[in-house]
Amino acid sequence: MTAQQNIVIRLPISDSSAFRQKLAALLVACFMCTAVAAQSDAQAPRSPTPQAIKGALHADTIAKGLEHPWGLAFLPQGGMLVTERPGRLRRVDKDGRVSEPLSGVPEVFARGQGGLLDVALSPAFAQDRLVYLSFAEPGEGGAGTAVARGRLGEAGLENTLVIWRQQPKVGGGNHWGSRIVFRADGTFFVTLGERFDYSEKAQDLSVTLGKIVRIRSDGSAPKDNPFVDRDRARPEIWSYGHRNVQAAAIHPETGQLWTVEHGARGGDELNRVQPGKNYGWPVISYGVHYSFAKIGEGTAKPGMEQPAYYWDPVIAPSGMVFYTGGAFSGWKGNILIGSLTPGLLVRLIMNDGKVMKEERYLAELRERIRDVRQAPDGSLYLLTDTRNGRILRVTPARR
Ligand SMILES: [Ca+2]
Repeated sequence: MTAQQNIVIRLPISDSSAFRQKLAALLVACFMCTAVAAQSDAQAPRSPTPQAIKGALHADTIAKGLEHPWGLAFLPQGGMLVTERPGRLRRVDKDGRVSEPLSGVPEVFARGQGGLLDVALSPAFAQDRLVYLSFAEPGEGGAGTAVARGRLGEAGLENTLVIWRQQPKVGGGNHWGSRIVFRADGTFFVTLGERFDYSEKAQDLSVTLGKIVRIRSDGSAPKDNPFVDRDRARPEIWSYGHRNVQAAAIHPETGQLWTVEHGARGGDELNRVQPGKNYGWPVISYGVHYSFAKIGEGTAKPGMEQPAYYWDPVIAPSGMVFYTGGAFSGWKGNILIGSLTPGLLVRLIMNDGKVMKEERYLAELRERIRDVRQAPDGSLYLLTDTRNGRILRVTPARR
């Protein structure tokens, strides 16, 4: 503004209209330059890394002895289903009694971060009793994330069928993503990883590494997905350029998909995921590689989306929910995220799609938090990620 004012003040001194025109053109060019520079320098808001609040929440152990529990789903008639990463699905009743492993679970690739991962109930569960599982599936070429569904009977899943497979299967045990989130229209999202050694594939629309996909209950692609009519693009792709998305939830009022993605060192991201958009990995990212090497081209690029918020240092996100209950006063509409490292419950107070404030809780547990779910009574259920993992019920501490 100072430069502009200076020029405006000096203009009357010159009589030359040609000079004025040149100057005006120069000014326009300057403003355009500034605008473009501002766009490519766009910085997402960074977490201030607040200190954890101690003693505000109370955690009760509901069940223990679960080996690396990964996903949890509440059953409408009470109790819940919980996955264990080595490949077991169990029923846990509301008093915490843990069943024997249920039958009908597909064979999983239980190596590295792979295994049996998320569990979600069909939105029509009361009628169809269908349970959806995401998992690392072994096969030709290595392994890949897949989704199976089966009908919940007394002893386990019946007529289990693999309905969707990430392609291609590749080697390695990392970055499977794999939260399952249903939309109100009965289709669902599966969040994926780029399988770690294949990060450039996150930009390749002919494969489903590093993508979020939207599929129907039978695994097929809905006709209104963004890349259905594009040659050499997979029709199930909803968004691309993702690294490893392990937290996802639908906003209860807007229906918007929100995710939290594992970034590199200093690059965990909260994203508001829009159909057809490119979220940048591995071309742009905050932070650096874990080797401290620079990532791609920087933090911003035209045509690539900025996160809504990012964490440096990272929180290593796991599950997330939009809180809709009444047990925690003032928490309605907040995003709650599990952190594996340093091991926390992260609370984001949101307004109009923006993070207004971050708070952190339960650092005193010193546990890796693998999932966060809201129980029917408004309490929060967390999974701890160890060989002797627990289900925790979290409520406000009595004062
Ligand atoms: Ca990104």
